[in-house]
Amino acid sequence: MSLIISDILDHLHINDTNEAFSTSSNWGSSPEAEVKEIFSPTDGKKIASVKFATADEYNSVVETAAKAFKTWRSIPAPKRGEIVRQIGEQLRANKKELGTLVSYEMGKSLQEGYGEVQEMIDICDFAVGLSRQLYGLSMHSERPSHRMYEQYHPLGIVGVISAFNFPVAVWSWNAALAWVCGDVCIWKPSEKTPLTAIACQHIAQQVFKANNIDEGVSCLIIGGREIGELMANDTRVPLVSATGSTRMGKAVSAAVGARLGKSLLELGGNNAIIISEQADLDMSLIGAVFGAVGTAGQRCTSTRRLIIHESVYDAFKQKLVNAYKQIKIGNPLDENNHMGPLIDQDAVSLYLASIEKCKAEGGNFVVEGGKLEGDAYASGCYVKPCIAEVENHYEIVQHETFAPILYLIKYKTLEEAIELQNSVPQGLSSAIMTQNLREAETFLSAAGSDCGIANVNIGTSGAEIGGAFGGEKETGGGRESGSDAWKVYMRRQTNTINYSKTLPLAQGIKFDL
Ligand code: UN1
Repeated sequence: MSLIISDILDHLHINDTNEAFSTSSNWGSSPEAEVKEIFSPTDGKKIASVKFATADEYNSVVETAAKAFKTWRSIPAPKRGEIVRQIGEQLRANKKELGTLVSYEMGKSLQEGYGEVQEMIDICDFAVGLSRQLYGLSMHSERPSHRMYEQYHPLGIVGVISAFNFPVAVWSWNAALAWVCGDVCIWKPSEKTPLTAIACQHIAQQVFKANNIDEGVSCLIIGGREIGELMANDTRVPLVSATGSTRMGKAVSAAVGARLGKSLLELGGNNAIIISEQADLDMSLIGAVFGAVGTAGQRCTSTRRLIIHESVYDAFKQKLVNAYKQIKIGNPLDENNHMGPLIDQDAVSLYLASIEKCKAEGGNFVVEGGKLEGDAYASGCYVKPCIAEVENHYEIVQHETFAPILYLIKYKTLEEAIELQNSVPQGLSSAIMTQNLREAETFLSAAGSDCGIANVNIGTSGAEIGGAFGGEKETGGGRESGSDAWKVYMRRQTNTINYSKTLPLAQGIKFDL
């Protein structure tokens, strides 16, 4: 095991990673469980071996969670918030170690690893406040001496399926809200990043234990697609929140829908920035380059397309080419590097295949891509960020390739730019760079961007947790984290109370006995 990992695990008091599931600070697994070895894309070294949970283990986790729900749901929401506050405090105390582990296990830059833990801290803070604000409306009844109002109750077990690219933050968006709402969570992290999940479960568990909360409010289950399928088909899990590819989301949605369960989907993006003739080009450059190469292009909010006005196209292209020459690629733990590796060698193959496909369709690469070779890149997961001039309708441009490939597209009028921006199957994030109020407001209007997120003079990635996060079309329609996203984790109940001495019927219906 690498030195970095053993230090961090020691710090987090984790002495066993060789387990398949956890409902408490005790870990378990059956002897026949399949063992998977996990390697860091950073240096190719083995990080840990983890066991995949069996279907029986999945069942026992669900049973423990269901039991815990019966107690947890009756603890007052502000008291549940207090426990989430303590989890936030523990994350603050362990930000450096957890951020480093995220960076090492997943390959994002150390700054972004810390940023991801900061998102967790922020959502905990948000959830604490929310725990005193789970408001329902009250209405005036049409009948005398009647009171009508609505209240929100917890749903039960929330299944969280998360992706490798934000291995911990997306879980916390779900878990922190679900917990204050009175739900319990079963988390199936990406099988590519189990160690960060184990670390988070460990941190959360210590807090639950210190507060004498029954085991099962926070559960972790390590496994592959089979576990996700069990969850999606399980009527004991009223809500499944899934982050990942559109393909995975369609399967989850179909299974959950078939049993009339709820799903919250946060799937693929194909995000564009429109660079207007009235853009501040220096600002645009930072937004575009961070959006395209940050997290090595593996955010669902990564910038994949730049739609550039013809009058500034050549100048901006030149700026991009120059900027790409400055990008340092290498070990993400070295803060001098801007970009780390892709998650694994399969991702490298997909990146290379996308480049070939783009070339075959007529794409003109102004910054060439390719796999990086040499000792510093021995894991085989490092690639060069690249830029291609394309047409929006190319098949490859319509796809989300989870890699640092940036497409340039030229436009003449704002209407055309918006049309291009919207002409993809996905609808997560979008942005316009302009100093012109009319352009900005048109982009944000009903006739503008069709995405869940639309920014002005900010890139497509790096959303704050306070807003509702998610997107339309093939992005799945779900909303997580801020605003009123909490409502998805609760069921609404309308209550009408008659405090009169008669029983009048609504709609003036007479029914005398
Ligand atoms: C994701 O890539 O799944 O807006 C989430 C952002 C981050 C979250 C991305 N706050 O880029």
